Amino acid sequence: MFQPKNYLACWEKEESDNMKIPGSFFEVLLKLKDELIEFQVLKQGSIEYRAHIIDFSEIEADLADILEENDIFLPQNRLDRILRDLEAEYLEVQQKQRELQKQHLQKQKSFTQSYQALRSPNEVVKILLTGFSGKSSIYQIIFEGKLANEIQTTLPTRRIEKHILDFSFLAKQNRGQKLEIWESGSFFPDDSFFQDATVLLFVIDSFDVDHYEEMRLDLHKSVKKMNEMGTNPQYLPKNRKTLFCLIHKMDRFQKILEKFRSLVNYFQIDPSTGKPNREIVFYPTSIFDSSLYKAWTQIIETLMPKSSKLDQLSNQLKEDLALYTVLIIEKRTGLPICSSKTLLDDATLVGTTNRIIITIEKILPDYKFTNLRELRIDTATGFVKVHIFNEYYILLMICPPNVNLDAPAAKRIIRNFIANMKNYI
Ligand SMILES: Nc1nc2c(ncn2[C@@H]2O[C@H](COP(=O)(O)OP(=O)(O)OP(=O)(O)O)[C@@H](O)[C@H]2O)c(=O)[nH]1
Ligand SMILES: [Mg+2]
Repeated sequence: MFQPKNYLACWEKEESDNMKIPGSFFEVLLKLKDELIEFQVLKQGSIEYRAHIIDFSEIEADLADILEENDIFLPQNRLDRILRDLEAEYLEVQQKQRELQKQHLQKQKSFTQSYQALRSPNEVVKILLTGFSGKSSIYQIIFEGKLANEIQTTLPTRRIEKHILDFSFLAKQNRGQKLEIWESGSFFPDDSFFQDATVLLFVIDSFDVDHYEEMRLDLHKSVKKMNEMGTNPQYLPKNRKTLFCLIHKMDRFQKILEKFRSLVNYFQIDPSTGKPNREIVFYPTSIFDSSLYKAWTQIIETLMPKSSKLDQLSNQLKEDLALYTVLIIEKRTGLPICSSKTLLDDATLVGTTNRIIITIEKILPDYKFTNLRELRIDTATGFVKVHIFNEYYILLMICPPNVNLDAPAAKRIIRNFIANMKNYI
């Protein structure tokens, strides 16, 4: 901590634009970064504190805290002068911020218009869930948030079942649309099933060795039907993959990865040509781990890419608090809305988090706890903090062990992040 006490500090504005507090090693400055106003306090050139500012009163409070924490004494008239200068600076930066936001909005508007021009207003993306044993279980795990032991599969599916998923609540990000999941029973569906479909999820029962040949024939027959009768909405980039094969019940094998590779080699061969069909994307799945979430997350991302603005915000939060990773998940669908740059795999994180939360939420009422709000999980190399900030969204922060998210400054940064985020979702 900075010593000795009771420096009489006065305000100086340096050429570098950083405002210095003489008698101390501190400088303060306001910066406009990604359309957000950031208040920074530097000590000998390195950032000691930073926070997003929505209102000038926050700067006042932050400055008072910093002076007190570092035993810097300023007479009231000097403090008033600093605040006056800072306020003038704040108003200037705020003006710039508004101009930038206006430009951004205009850009966004023209993008939305061109995007909407490509889509008919009530466009529905048709997703097919077909193939062999496991389809209804897969549906219940991904879309009804069930755990493996809660799945009701006593009745085989006799007809085609249609489920509608409404994403129009994501409309602000230009991604709102409806998905229709068409689920078949274990029979080869007729042409109306494939008509106008965009995505194929074909389930292979990896444990049913006796039917491998039949499954492979049906898989490639379905792919052909998709190519003949399916549609690719215009707004989807041409190279987006839309044909997926879930090699399911992989929990039944010991060496999962090895087995998966050999099954992919087998199933991707189109029996009519003897050659592999590279259009099909394969995933190993099981209802007993997070692999289904992982597959679904990757599939849905091809349809609805994440928002780059929110990615930016989450990167900023990651930097501000020196975290490993920041991620926001839409709770009902397991869809990652945005994430900071990370070496970790988003999809695995999403799956694992959803499973943890679903499990915990299920036991809470037994203990007369409801509405899970926050959760902290400590591990040997750090901790995971989960904020459930409304019915729909989960903020996931993966942190090194030394980070203190309960410090007032950190709390404020997180509050600001959530407030900012709400402008985009
Ligand atoms: N070991 C294992 N069993 C699974 C898995 N997924 C589903 N099952 C079991 O497979 C059986 C059939 O599951 P369903 O989900 O009803 O299969 P379906 O494809 O909907 O069946 P139909 O409606 O008759 O076409 C059930 O007994 C499930 O418990 C899995 O990942 N691993
Ligand atoms: Mg079924």
